[in-house]
Amino acid sequence: MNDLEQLVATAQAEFDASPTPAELENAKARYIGKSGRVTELLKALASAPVEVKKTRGAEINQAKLRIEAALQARRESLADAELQAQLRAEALDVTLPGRRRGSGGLHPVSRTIERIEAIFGSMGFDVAEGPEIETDWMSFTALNNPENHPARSMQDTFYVDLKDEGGRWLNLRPHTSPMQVRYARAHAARHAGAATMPEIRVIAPGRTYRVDSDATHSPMFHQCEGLWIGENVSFKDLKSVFIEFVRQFFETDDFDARFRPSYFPFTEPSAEIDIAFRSGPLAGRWLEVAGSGQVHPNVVRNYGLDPEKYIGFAFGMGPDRLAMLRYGIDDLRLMFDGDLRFLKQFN
Ligand code: 2NL
Repeated sequence: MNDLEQLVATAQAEFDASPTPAELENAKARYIGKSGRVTELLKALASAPVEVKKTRGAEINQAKLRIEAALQARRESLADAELQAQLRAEALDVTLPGRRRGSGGLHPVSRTIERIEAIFGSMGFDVAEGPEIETDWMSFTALNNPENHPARSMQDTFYVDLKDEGGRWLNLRPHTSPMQVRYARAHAARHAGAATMPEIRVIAPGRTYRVDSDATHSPMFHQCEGLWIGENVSFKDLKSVFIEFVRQFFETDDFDARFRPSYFPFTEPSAEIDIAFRSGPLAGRWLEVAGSGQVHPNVVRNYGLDPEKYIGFAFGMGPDRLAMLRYGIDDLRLMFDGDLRFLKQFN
């Protein structure tokens, strides 16, 4: 092997041993760069006789061409390897199943409220929803609570660090009654001065708040109140409406109901409504499902209506508890822990 063949062979070996394009270009510089070995050989010819220049020059150029070809081949194989690596890294398996977006579901309490709305809706009741932060007048005064009533205390009601126009602290509503007061006042105002007023028939579902937390009480809970006011609405209407509700809600006729005398500031007379299933897992136990009563004349007056002309009833129940009874849930706290293992069972 002559010196030029030797040179081509070492260049080729160095190129093939260069693992990256950058190292390959460094190797190239050592052979055919400005001061590379081939370039130096050509420079050295400058002082040689013409005959030598001709033959040796042609041989050196021949060697240079072979080195350039080896360089080009290595460049292409490095670029190809890089492309293959990139394709491998970015490979998509188009046969994999798509990632689905999980389908959400309704909370058992939401399902229960929707059920209550549908049943009362079928009996002509509107649904009213509104603010959870209320004024003292809406939460207490309008509902005939005396100024010194303990429900108004900070031991029972959550207050917000904001005052109303009258300088009284705003509260987190302890029941949804304020929404019924708002609804009744708007209804009365809309029909003020007219000869007749359509009846008020409304339910108010939503979040409510009380300072209370144990196995059976949550500081945030739900309430659904109902109100029916007209010129001739009596306690017998309350009984028939509520018993029909229970029939539809629990999908059974197989229960007894009783209206047990009670006291609320906003109704007179007042009654707790208890039911007892005659069959099934809860058979024979009296279950308190709602408070109720004939709306107190002072409250009717606060709707902006004449209590001598308008009368009616109201009731309040707890969708959280109704959901527990319907689904057989034994711990209220499960309702508000947000544990998907529990919640998924209802969807
Ligand atoms: C209970 C008690 C009750 C009412 C709520 C009511 C609302 C207005 C006027 C008069 Cl706007 N009354 N609501 C009446 C009686 C009882 O609920 O223990 N609920 C779980």
